[in-house]
Amino acid sequence: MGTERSAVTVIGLGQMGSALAATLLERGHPTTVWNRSARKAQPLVERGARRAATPEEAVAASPLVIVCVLDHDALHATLDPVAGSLAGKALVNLTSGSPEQAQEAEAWARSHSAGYLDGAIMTTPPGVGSPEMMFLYSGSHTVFETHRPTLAALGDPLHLGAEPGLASLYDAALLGLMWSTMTGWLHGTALVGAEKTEATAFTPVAIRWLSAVTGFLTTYAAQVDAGHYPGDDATVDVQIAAIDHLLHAAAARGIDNALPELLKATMERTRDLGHGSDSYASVIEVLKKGAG
Ligand code: FVH
Repeated sequence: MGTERSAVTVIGLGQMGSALAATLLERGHPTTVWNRSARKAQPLVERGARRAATPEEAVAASPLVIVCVLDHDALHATLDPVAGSLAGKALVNLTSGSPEQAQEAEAWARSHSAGYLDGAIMTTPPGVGSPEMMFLYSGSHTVFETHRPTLAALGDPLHLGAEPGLASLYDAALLGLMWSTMTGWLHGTALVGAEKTEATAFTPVAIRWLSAVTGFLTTYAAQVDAGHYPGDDATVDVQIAAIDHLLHAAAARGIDNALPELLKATMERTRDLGHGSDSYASVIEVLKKGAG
């Protein structure tokens, strides 16, 4: 009584779409699946999914249609021919794309009388189903609130706002953060590795340092919002002097220095704008100016 799970359709059964469908099945949702290459549906059918013969049949099967395909071209290639059957459905698009593509998809869905929620999955397939993992959404509040219990089966659902491009914008920003963090970690790993320290020995120390760095972010976020960067912890001038030690240590060990050289150049541009005595948060003034 009262525990019946709502029906869901998953279109796109690549690595991520298959993980989404498998998780929904595990949580007891009647799940209909469709994929361009039909063979990818088989493992899910064996776990209880219903295989739709066509995208049209897949859309008709459930009030909530989740799409996770390669890109927006693939989304349109799949759904344009059956757009007429989307009326009254909630379309949740978990395909990666740009904010502009999300806005276009929302207008397209609206023109076919479908509710639209754009999404960004902040994990890899093994993380799907974990409440620790964030799924970012933007677009229709109604679709989000109506289907929140189903979306929560996939990961922690965060609605960022009604503007449909927001989830893609955050996705791009967070991936940039991930790549620069991972490359910084790998640079440090290569540096200590030159002195025979294994990555597995260095990494717990690096992780403790990252937790200190998150504290800096919290402090600097308030400075960025205020547009005021008091250099009362460490100044840009001090960071420029310190990064020379990294450049020297890495060069002496034959480690590629492209990343720290870029960071030093950005700090120097910040200093040249008059922020030498300000905190590192003032680097944002250079970033906001763009290349010109
Ligand atoms: N995998 C991950 O960790 C990331 C995590 C963050 C979000 N991404 C995005 O999810 C989308 C799908 O990624 P994926 O990892 O599932 O990718 P594949 O395993 O390569 O599967 C691609 C699916 O797209 C279908 N597809 C491709 N082109 C077309 C088309 N023209 N028409 C219809 N479907 C198409 C493909 O079908 P098939 O090749 O099996 O027939 C797969 O179902 C993606 O946006 C990531 O950025 C995943």
